[in-house]
Amino acid sequence: MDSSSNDNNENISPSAAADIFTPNQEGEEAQALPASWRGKPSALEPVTLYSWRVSPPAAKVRTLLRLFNINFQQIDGRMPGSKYRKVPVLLVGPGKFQINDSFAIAKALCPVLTGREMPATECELEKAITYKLMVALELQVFQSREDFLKFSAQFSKTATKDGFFAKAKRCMLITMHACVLQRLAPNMIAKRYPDAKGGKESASDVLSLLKKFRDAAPDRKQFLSGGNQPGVLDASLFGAVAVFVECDIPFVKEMLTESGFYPTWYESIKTRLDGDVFGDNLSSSVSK
Ligand SMILES: N[C@@H](CCC(=O)N[C@@H](CS)C(=O)NCC(=O)O)C(=O)O
Repeated sequence: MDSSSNDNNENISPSAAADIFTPNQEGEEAQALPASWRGKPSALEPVTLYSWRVSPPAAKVRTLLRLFNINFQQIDGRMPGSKYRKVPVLLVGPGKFQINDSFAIAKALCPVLTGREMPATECELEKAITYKLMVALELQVFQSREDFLKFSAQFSKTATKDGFFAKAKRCMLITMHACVLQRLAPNMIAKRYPDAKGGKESASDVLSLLKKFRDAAPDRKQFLSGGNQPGVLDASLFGAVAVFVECDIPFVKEMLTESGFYPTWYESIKTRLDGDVFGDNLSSSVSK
């Protein structure tokens, strides 16, 4: 995919944006956002996030936007009319550039949020979090009925305020979906993401890489990207694991504790999100 910059396109209309900005596929990088947005997070607004409450990749993007104080509207569900049928999908800027996939979103937003391109090492770690760690954790959770039930219980809640009947219908659909999912999903996931095979082992490989990266520079002891403020990798790691931690899946907490990301690092990010990991209290959430 062409990653050349869309200079001077910051004020174009959504229909013109569709002509010059082709939404990426999963695993592909997005086209670069206008170079004049670099270091200017407010240039991203208005921002719309299509997400599901307990989707780990959606949690990655939601955490990124919140840690960098970006105002955004959160819509529960897939983006209507989009060829890309997964969440998260992010629309940014007056031109409504559409970016798909949490890796592509983190990479494309990095220069705008931090003023610098994502360095190659961080890019590799971001990929490992997205296509290996997050998927490996899901795969492992599917293998234990107890863990899976805890995880799927969270699906019955939405980030938006549904009425009683909408809640009951959602609950029923999700229970049926969960039964089918636990049988079919592990093979499907393992085929689609070969790097995530082996569940626990793959997840702990990624956590070791992140630990090494953090420990290689003294100022990364607190936050992965260095300095006092959490960076893009902090948001991504937190989002990837938070859903599992909050669903109280024991092996995830154990792994994070072993690699030194729990409880201090985890809790410090959670505090920055006012303890609201799922974004339930965001005023801008909309049900489809
Ligand atoms: N690599 C993608 C994964 C996205 C993904 O698999 N999202 C799931 C929810 S967790 C989804 O939308 N699944 C719907 C489907 O596969 O139809 C990312 O990091 O954004």
